[in-house]
Amino acid sequence: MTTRRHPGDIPLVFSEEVSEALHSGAPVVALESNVITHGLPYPDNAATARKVEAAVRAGGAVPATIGIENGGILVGMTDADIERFASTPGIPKVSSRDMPVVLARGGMGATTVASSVVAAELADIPFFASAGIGGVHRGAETTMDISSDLIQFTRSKVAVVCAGAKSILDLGLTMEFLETHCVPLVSYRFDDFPAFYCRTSGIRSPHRLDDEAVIARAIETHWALGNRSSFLVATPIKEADAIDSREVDAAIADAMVAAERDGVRGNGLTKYLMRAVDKVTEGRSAKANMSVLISTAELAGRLALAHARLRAEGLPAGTPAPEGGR
Ligand code: PSU
Ligand code: MN
Repeated sequence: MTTRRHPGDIPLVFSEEVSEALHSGAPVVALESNVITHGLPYPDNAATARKVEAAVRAGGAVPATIGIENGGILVGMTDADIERFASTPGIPKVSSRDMPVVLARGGMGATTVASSVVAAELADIPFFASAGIGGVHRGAETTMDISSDLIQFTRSKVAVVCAGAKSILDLGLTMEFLETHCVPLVSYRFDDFPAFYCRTSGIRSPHRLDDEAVIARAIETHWALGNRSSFLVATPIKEADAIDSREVDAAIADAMVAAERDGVRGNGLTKYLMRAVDKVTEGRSAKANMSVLISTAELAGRLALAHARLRAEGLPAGTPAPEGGR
């Protein structure tokens, strides 16, 4: 482990491998840890975290699983770190606004998409992968429940690869939010915005791109235009692992009623709804979950590789020369 002091005095604790990769300009993909601590029971969660890291490697990049411990941000977990995060009970879910408190207080924290993206940007890691992002919740017009993930996307220069979002959310409103806040969204080799367990949300994606090098160029161009926000790339679940949307919708409708009855709201709602859907869809949702965790991580690895090549090569062909004029 090597520790480096950030100018803002946030200790970033890099794993040896991630530190070396970043120094040499090799592609790195950041990963969240909330999915480890709150997604699955031990030891399945540890096995899954390792498989997700392997998928990033298969794509051609180095995985950097993010977590909080002892007042510092882990950037890249060793096998022992993964084991500790997976097996320690009661690690709190830490989103962006919780970060300063947990960092100042000490102890462990499991990072969500939002807080992992904060960490990735601090560590100069331009890519992050998550199977499912948070979004605008159904009924948000009265509850105002909008995931901090979306707000963070408006503030952090990180490319986020995902399989869309679960339809426990209002996916139409989620896409409206992203459009309003100028966060680019591209579906990879697919026309629609995917819905995690299901291939499609029924909503067309604003853009489709089929070529990894073009996606890498679009991401760089977004930042070159002066934007300081994220860039979303969505890839749908494999056809064979997808779950029928009618089945998922019915499970969600029931879960929403149960959540209301049980008075579940705030940052516990996402996990509550996910668990309820998992229960109804039984083994297939676990299989679907694994499938999107792997496919998003693998694509993120490939895109990070294409992006690292682009940065190494400098201006791509077709970019006007600075002094050229017309
Ligand atoms: N959606 C999923 N799987 C997840 C989450 C969301 O399909 O694991 C987790 C992620 O960590 C995400 C967080 O960042 O929930 C969002 O929570 P909230 O809606 O409370 O912002
Ligand atoms: Mn919320």
